Amino acid sequence: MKLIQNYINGKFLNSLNDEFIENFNPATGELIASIPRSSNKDIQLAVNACRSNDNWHKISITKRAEWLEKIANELENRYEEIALMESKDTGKPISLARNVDASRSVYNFRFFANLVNEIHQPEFKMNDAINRVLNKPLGIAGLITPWNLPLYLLSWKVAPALLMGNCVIAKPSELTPLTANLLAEVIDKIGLPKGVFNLIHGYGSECGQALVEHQEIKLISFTGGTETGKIVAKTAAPMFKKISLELGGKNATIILKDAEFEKHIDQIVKSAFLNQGQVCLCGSRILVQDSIYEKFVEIFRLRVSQMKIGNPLDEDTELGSLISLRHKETVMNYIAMAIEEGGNVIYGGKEPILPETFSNGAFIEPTIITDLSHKSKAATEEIFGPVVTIHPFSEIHEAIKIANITNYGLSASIWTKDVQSGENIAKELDTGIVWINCWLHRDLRTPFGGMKDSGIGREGGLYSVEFFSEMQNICTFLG
Ligand code: TXE
Repeated sequence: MKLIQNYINGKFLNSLNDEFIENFNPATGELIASIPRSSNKDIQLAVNACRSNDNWHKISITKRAEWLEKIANELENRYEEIALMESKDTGKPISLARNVDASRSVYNFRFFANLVNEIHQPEFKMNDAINRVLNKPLGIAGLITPWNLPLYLLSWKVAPALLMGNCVIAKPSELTPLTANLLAEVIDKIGLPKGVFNLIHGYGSECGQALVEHQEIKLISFTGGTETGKIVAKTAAPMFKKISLELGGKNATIILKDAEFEKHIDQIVKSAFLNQGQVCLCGSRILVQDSIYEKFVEIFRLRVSQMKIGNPLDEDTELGSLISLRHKETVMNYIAMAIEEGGNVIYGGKEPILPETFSNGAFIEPTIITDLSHKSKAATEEIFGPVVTIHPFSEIHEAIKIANITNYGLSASIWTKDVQSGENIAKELDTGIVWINCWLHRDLRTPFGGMKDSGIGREGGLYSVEFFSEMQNICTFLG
């Protein structure tokens, strides 16, 4: 079992009250680590550490980008270790942990290191004056991340926050602390100046809340559930903090009658079940034009039935464990609710039969539900598990209406041979991101974020530069 500590002012420390939280591998139930149960006192210590560093914001952005590159290189050296840790901590398949989590974590640092070449100071000339716009650091950035893509999402925030000259206090999910700790080890090893990066472990309602409440922390970037997002927004608003909230989704996958869905079936299945459906972008509602409905359901079901579920460390496993037994229960309750609401489970819906080692794991078969009203709770609330509902529609305007019916507005995908028609439909959808004939095809320069209950703000490329800094216009009179 690994004993994990906070990382404050360049030192690994227990929480001040010396309390701990146990951390389990959800696939096996094995105790893998203990983390500090930190409180507002530890947050204060981290704030003091940030305050004591008076140099980070003064060094050039190019120098800070060099530090990001060093972090990327060192993370790359520990690539396989990251993948293994992430798989054990979350229960996700090792291939996914490698190709998505480890790869993107390294790339996030490298991407923001290279972005320095794209950051230019705008100037606005007048007849008698010149305006120069600066991006000043805010001071301390509070970064709160969830358990589904632990280091991937943490690095997405840490890299731009540091690039723009802020000091960081990061609070990862208490369910998945391992790779955040690895990042602290990397940062310690390369010798990043003390106090620039601080990591606090603990419960969200305790140290997470204390982080948001702290007056001196001027910016909060949060990824997590919509209900928690509301608490964060309510706490931060009276202090006029800059906030970015990446929350849940109930994303529609729209399949038009001319779609080459047999060609794309692997992508469509992936969009429904990647990471056991625990990605905020997962297409958990599939809307299919009625003339191809039967055929689509048959082919989709067949491909899903071939998915290999089980030992997350097997190279060919496609579906691993959910994050916890508690979350498994929530998802199973949603499946029961869908049946009560008139749904027909045409595949899955149960716990799979697995070898003894995984008998206490949080596994659920990939589950397909049809015949459910698109207005039902199971079809409109975020389940965040391996459950997809399929609904027929006849005219395009109906598909748009169904897609927009939920409170969420994160993403959607549209599958059609007629790209122009796909783009026209995309404009009618109330979501931050729309993919046409692809899914999770990410260019990190683009704005990422949701509408409605999926959050506020956009991060990515120059949008992150803007969010992680405060703009100042300096107007110099030349007359
Ligand atoms: O999220 P939480 P959970 C959704 C998904 C999932 C639900 C709950 O629907 O079922 O969220 O997951 C910290 N002040 N997503 O319980 O609780 C917490 O410790 C400050 C979507 O994990 O929102 C953790 O670090 N922080 C999402 C982080 O917030 C608080 C991915 C997220 O935890 C806090 C994961 C508080 N009062 C879940 N309370 C996505 N969009 O990717 C908790 N935290």
